[in-house]
Amino acid sequence: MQIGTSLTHCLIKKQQAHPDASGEFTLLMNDIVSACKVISSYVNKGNLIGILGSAETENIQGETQKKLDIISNDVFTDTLMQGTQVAALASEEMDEVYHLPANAKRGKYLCVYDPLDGSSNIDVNVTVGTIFSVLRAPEGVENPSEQDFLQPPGTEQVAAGYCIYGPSTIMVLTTGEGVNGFTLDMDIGEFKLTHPNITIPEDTKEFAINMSNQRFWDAPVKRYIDECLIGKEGPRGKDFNMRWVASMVAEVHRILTRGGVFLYPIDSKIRAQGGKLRLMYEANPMAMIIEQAGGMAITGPERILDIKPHKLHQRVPVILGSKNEVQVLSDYHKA
Ligand code: AHM
Ligand code: MG
Repeated sequence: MQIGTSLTHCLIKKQQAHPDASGEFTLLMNDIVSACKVISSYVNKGNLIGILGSAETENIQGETQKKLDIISNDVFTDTLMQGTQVAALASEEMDEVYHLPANAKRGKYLCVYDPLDGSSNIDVNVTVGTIFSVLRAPEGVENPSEQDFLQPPGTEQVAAGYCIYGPSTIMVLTTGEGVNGFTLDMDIGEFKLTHPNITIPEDTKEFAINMSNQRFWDAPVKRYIDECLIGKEGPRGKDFNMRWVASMVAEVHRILTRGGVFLYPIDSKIRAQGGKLRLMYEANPMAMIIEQAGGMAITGPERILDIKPHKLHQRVPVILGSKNEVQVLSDYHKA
């Protein structure tokens, strides 16, 4: 596809390459794209329409929701419900599986999403984003249950993507055949291909981790970061730079652009809950994108995409990015 080709055109072309395709996937992607355009517009308007700040409610994970968390969740959910491509939905901001009304036509997909990731950054006008993953609904199941969302490991995702709301709004998408990025041209309301065939440099000198958790880390992560900090004089033989945006979408987007490694590892403070980031809404879709772009994504000891989920809101440790650097972390976890 040529630079400047619209995302809609790319999706239709992809459908045409599969003569037996029903068009349902194209329609679903079209709905996801529409939802992200609306969320982008809300995020952009911010307090002009009085939507910054806390909603003073909590999600099932005990996190205080922002007004924009709820608005984004409603926009995404309502937009997908208007189509007929999904059999059920699940979101970081909803306690349980969202079922279709009894008489609604069911589609063959499930969609899981974090409608506004990094929402602690909303009020300070720092980059946030929407993360989504498309799964196949089990055949012959009228009302998919939580168990139906948990059947396959992340390797079975049909598609994964995120839409980043930063200086530009960019949709990054994979359907298992590489990764492409599309920038929203606000003047015409269309996403245009701007980042074809994204590949992550295999080596990096940049890491991203919340250093305030240092005293809680396990030995392999402590060792890795200590060695990064020693720099040229240490075993790594190079000086490192550090970033921490506290928006996973922004960290992943930076890694897709210039390489790097992102860590939200297990630590003694969060051990009981399994990690910080959610497997279904954050880790799996980002792991698929990272692997499709030539990178690597692990929990520490294991590949994220191999995890068999056991809970919708399951949390996992996440280490992802440039292949050779993540390999070092993988080796340290096996040592
Ligand atoms: P959220 O989905 O509630 O926004 O939480 C996920 C975010 C990630 O985007 C980011 O990497 C992490 O939380 C930051 O956590 P911390 O504030 O502990 O550094
Ligand atoms: Mg999130």
